[in-house]
Amino acid sequence: MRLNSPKINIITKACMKASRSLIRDFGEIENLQVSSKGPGDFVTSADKRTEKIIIEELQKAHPDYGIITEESGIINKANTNNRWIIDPIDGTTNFLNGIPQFAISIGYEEENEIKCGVIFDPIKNEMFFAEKGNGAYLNNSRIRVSNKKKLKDALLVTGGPRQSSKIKEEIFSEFIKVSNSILSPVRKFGSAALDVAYVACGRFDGYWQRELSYWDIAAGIIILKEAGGFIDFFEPDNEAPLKKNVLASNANIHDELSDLIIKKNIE
Ligand code: 2AM
Ligand code: CA
Repeated sequence: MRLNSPKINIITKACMKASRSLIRDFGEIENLQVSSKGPGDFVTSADKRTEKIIIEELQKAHPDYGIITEESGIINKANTNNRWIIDPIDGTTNFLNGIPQFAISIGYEEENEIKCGVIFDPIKNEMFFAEKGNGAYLNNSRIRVSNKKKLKDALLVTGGPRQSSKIKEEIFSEFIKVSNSILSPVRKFGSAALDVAYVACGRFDGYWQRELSYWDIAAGIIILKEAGGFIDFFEPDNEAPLKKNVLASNANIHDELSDLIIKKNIE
């Protein structure tokens, strides 16, 4: 690892510790899939176990920091200047089905700006990380977004909608519209954090998704920006500031992709 940052060191240590139990839990899934009970409850407890280990590790370093997490909500509410934003398992449905495409995602926010972040895929042993002003990395190597110039040639990824979404039809139409504008079929890999990380390292050229939560994307923001990509949070919901519509891509195709997704919806 080239980046020598105290914050990144704290986060990566927490990720490594939590991932040991996460990998063990993932190994159990196969057995549970064939049992009558199924892995549902087990996954919820794996999520909680992972989150507990991460919180303990982060609190050892900074007991006074605020924390926003998927499972436990907000901790140390009063501190809004220094906050960890945690998603213990992003890609829960993949995890539940024994599909090795999920990640731990942890961002660090200072005065409302994400300053550093880590997305760790414990199965492929891929650690994506970045700190403001110091570049983005995958394990020991610097990463950059792709150089694809035209949206038509781009490989894009998206996610959702959930069954409960009130705008399912709109999301499906948007998917069709984007699909009709590009040559390769749009991918759906099921982990928002890894989708953004893959844009940051040039595997995908762009990503968009509506109705995400802040913890799905917090670490990805800085990793993508430091890799030279652009990220937009469009049509914000002022009533629910932790809900996010996200569009992320390399710099070249960003305008074309934004025109397709954002402008249409504010007409
Ligand atoms: P999760 O696995 O932690 O639930 C799947 O499309 C990706 O989007 C996953 O990263 C999933 O996170 C995330 N996601 C979060 N909220 C979502 C929503 N309302 N609809 C669809 N996906 C959502
Ligand atoms: Ca998530």
